[in-house]
Amino acid sequence: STYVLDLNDKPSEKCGVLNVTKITENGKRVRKNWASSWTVLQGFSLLFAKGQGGSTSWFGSNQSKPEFTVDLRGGSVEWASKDKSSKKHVIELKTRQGTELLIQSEIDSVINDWYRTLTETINTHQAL
Ligand code: I3S
Repeated sequence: STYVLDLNDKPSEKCGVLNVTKITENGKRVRKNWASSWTVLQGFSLLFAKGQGGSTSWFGSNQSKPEFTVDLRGGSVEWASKDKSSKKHVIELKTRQGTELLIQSEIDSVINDWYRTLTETINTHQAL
């Protein structure tokens, strides 16, 4: 479920399984490597851990170390254009540090929820 960050409210928290690939790292283009990732939004941090059997594998197991984390502060989110991926429902996330990710789910409602949550999180930080 989605918790929208509000100044008078708790920070954003959301998690789920998404397909993720980096396309740019520190401003440099990298080869796509789509992977199913357990994805966790905590405040302004988005954490990814390689999914292995979905949602139970991340917390409280020995693979609880996130593969990578991105800082959403100063970043941007938009629907990816067709030339970025042939997949449906792809979000392009750009960080201020020059990392670009594509985030995808086959499930409309799932990716729409993430789009909304990520956009609201970034906008909220902008307004702080
Ligand atoms: O943007 P690209 O290069 O068409 O991305 C595709 C490739 O990464 C491909 O792997 P190879 O580098 O082994 O060809 C992936 O299997 C595809 O999924 C990538 O394209 P999509 O359209 O799925 O993002």
